[in-house]
Amino acid sequence: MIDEILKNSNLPEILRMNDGRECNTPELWQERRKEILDLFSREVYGYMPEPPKEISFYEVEHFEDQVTGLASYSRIRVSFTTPKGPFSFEFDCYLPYSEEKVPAIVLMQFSQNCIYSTFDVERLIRNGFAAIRMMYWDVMKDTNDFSQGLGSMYQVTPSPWDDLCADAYAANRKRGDTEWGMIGVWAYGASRIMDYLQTVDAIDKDRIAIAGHSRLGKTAMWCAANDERYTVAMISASGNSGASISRLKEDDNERIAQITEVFPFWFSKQYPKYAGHEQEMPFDQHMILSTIAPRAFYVCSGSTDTWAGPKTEYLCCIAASEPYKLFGKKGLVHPDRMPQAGDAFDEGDAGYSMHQGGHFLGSYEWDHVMDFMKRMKKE
Ligand code: GTR
Repeated sequence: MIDEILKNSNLPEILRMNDGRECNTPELWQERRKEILDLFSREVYGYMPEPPKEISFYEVEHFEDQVTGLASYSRIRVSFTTPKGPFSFEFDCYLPYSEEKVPAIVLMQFSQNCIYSTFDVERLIRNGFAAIRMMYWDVMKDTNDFSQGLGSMYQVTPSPWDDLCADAYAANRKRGDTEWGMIGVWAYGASRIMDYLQTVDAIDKDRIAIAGHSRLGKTAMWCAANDERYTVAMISASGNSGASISRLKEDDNERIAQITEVFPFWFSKQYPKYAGHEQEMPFDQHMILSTIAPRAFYVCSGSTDTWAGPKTEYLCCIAASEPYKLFGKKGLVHPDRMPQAGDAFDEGDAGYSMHQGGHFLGSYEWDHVMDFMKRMKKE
């Protein structure tokens, strides 16, 4: 059943190089990954700048004996060079006390006590996970204004208007045609947290996940696609322009026309041209999800989250599983049917779960992703 649906979906091929060759080895996959990343940089999310030349970390606060005595807490300030001078932001880092190295999950978060994107530090710590939280607004505020936050530090297309107009008015002129949108800016911030985690001895470098819900689920996917140091992407309810097939959207699912009308600043300026032209696009979202392979993605849906399109998220995971076979891996292992509330398919090298209910990230997701990552531990 599933094969049939995908066969009739007119999806662009993942394992076909731009020059027509079949991509059939792990070496070629590295090249193909770059082709796909380039395509999505130009057409969907905009190009990200190179990593910074210099970066430093400062512990703003440190407390022992937190989370019922099971963990330490640090507030870290990361500072790095940009073309327009230094930029810094702060994030939270809870480290469980442990004799062994611990896996870590970095959650990009909306606010301290967000009800639809939960961050249960104690749950993570009790399971032996380091819990790291980045507030996305600390990197860049979610408004159509590229004169603030990290995005304003990389203006590569100068405009004569910049000095003459109010920032808000100049904002759209500042961004070049294929420059990054905010999804790229937030993802770049998450990679700077990864720079920090590389310096923390207690963390198991083979098991670090980037996580996010909704727009930050899209961001988690884009971040892991680009930053191979993240070995897992926990992608919750990412919906349109996240881990879901745009071509297969049904009536009540969000479309490219809708998202680019309200949030054009999340994307490359090229992206709105695909609104209403999904069937002719030279790409679809399974391709960018697949660039995480052979590392792991774990996509989470809600059974009634129709705006995000849970079926299109599930099919995206299956279609994105192709490159795993080049590595003797399985990708998503799933039954030959559509998912139901309460499903969690996580015995493969990638995972998918569907909770009962709508647009939220809760303990169902955290527990499944932690179990999945526990099984990744090398014997
Ligand atoms: C919606 C947007 C979705 C999703 C969501 C969110 O309005 O259209 O694609 O990203 O916002 O991030 O909360």
